[in-house]
Amino acid sequence: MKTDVLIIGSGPAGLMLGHLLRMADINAVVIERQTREHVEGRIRAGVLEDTTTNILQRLNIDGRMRSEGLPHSGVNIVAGERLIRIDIEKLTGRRVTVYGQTEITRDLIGAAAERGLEILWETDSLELHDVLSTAPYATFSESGAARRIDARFIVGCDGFHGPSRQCVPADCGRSYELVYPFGWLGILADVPPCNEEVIYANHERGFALASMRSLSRSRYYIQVPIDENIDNWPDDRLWDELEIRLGATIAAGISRGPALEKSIAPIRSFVFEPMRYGSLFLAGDSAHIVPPTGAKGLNLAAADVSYLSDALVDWFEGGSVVGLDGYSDRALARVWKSERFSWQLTRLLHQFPGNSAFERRMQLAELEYIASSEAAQKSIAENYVGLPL
Ligand code: FAS
Ligand code: PHB
Repeated sequence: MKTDVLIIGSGPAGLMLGHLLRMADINAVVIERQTREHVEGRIRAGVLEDTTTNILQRLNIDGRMRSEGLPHSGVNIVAGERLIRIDIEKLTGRRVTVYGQTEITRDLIGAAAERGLEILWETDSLELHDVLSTAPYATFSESGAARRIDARFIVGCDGFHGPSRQCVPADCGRSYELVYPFGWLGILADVPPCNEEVIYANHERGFALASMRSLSRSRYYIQVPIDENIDNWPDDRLWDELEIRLGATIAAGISRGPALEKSIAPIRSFVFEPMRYGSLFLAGDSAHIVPPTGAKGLNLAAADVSYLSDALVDWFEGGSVVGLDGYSDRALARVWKSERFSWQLTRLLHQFPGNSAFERRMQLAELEYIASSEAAQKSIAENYVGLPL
């Protein structure tokens, strides 16, 4: 089989890229190791910058997002009983949209056939070959049969644990990583959210987050030790802890319910450079991971594929290599700024084991400064809504 662009992974990065290329009449095939049901069932991000919503609009796959998504003009930080509301719309003229990554993935997969975007599910034993040449190819198995796909370019959208990044020899790539000494225990429940906007909490017992997927489905998170066992957190204990960390005023608005999903996610900052190796490109979590505190993971993946699809279209339509040659630097420039914002917010809102009393006072003083300074709020707002492409 031969195509123009072979995409590894049908997460948001791979699917958005596939659609953007097909919309420009460039042939593309996506191969995915999981089943469609598994990919459509994953619970991940929920806050979208207009970087991401604009791509869905360009693809004309924004119908459900427009009707079911929740536009937010503000975001909140609570410390004890003090609630700091940052009016992102007043400070930047832009808003964010709350619409689950699960729904985006379902919308993109649902529209693939009509767009002529082929997705091969449950593939296995993937190997990439000749990625430094102008004729790279992949071998893999599908339903037990050996397969080969030849392409002009291969794009690794296969996430942090995928094989694509491993294809870059150690002496040609460099990783930067910070693993945080805690994880996020998340719960999804069919209960109305405790607030109409997202609330981040700084509490001496640890971070907490109140978010939602709709007006009847809520998503909450608390910081837990990195080696925490989820069996130690029956639903009631989790609701009790959320009420403590979010404070009495917010807690009064919390509706409890059984967990639809409950899981612990590790937290890390990670960047791999460069995001290109010959005819192999990396996009999304295959090249970078941010702590979810800044809600940047999915949105960075969208920015990457926005840059890369423009560059690939320029090459296939006119043979220009300018975009392709500049892709890695351009994407990494935005990645590092988002890494900084996510790292800064994570340090401000989480309790680090071994934090001194002085460091705790620094957090409280920074929250005091944010509460009293429009400049500080504007800095958070412009990063939260998304830096310009
Ligand atoms: P993805 O990881 O989404 O997709 C990669 C795809 O490649 C997967 O479908 C995988 O099965 C496939 N793949 C891997 N190896 C393969 C192989 N050998 N062959 C074929 N396919 C292969 N961000 C937020 O902003 N807020 C959140 O709350 C949040 N929660 C998260 C929770 C978790 C557990 C994780 C892991 C991430 C979370 N994120 C969150 C970040 C998340 O949104 C990612 O940034 C986003 O999924 C990145 O999209 P992709 O780059 O497409 O990678
Ligand atoms: C979510 O809704 O899942 C969510 C919201 C904000 C974050 C991270 C996750 O920063």
